[in-house]
Amino acid sequence: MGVVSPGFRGRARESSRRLPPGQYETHDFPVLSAGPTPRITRDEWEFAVTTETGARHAWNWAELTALPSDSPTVDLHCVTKWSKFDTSWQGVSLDVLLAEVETAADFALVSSYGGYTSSLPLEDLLDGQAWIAYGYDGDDIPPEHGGPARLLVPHLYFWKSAKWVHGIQLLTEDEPGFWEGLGYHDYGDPWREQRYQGD
Ligand SMILES: Nc1nc2c(c(=O)[nH]1)N[C@H]1C(S)=C(S)[C@@H](COP(=O)(O)O)O[C@H]1N2
Ligand SMILES: [Mo]
Repeated sequence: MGVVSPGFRGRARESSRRLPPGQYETHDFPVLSAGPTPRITRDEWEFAVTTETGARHAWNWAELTALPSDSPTVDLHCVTKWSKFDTSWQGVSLDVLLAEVETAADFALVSSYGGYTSSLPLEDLLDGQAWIAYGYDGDDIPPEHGGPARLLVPHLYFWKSAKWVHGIQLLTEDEPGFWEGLGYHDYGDPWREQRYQGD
């Protein structure tokens, strides 16, 4: 028997293997924003990491984009149940940005232009799991999807991936972000379906 290309059944199996519990696949790219889209020019854009001792490390647009970048292709999982496969981004790994930051913190509070925040353990930003992304699908990130730059941390529900990212505060104690403070799960692992506190 020759090689058979995967037909509908094969694709359906492949999709269910990549789909966390309770999710469905979409080919659209929905926009989920808790407020209006802030308009930030690249000239005024800045990203800063502040440590638990108050030390501040900041990058402007030229400095960020001069750093070595990755081009990850990842699946996205939103807590409202859509998942989007194979999204391609360009961005700087948090491993690169945090390499020069001395910290004993365990937690991170990510903040955006416009006031949105999200929280996660610092270790989830490391080891090739998270980027400050400034490109999407071979182009700039459209403003509604978080341009000029957003956090991309695809192994957690997509609310963690703060659009219009402006800074990260490193903390010794967990401080809930916007959705975490409204009853969503502190960690938010889509594969364990951690949607709400107590899940
Ligand atoms: N600044 C900011 N970042 C945000 C949000 C937001 O409202 N404001 N929404 C979050 C949620 S709930 C999701 S699902 C994703 C949506 O990203 P998208 O609009 O590019 O699909 O962004 C996350 N990051
Ligand atoms: Mo979301």
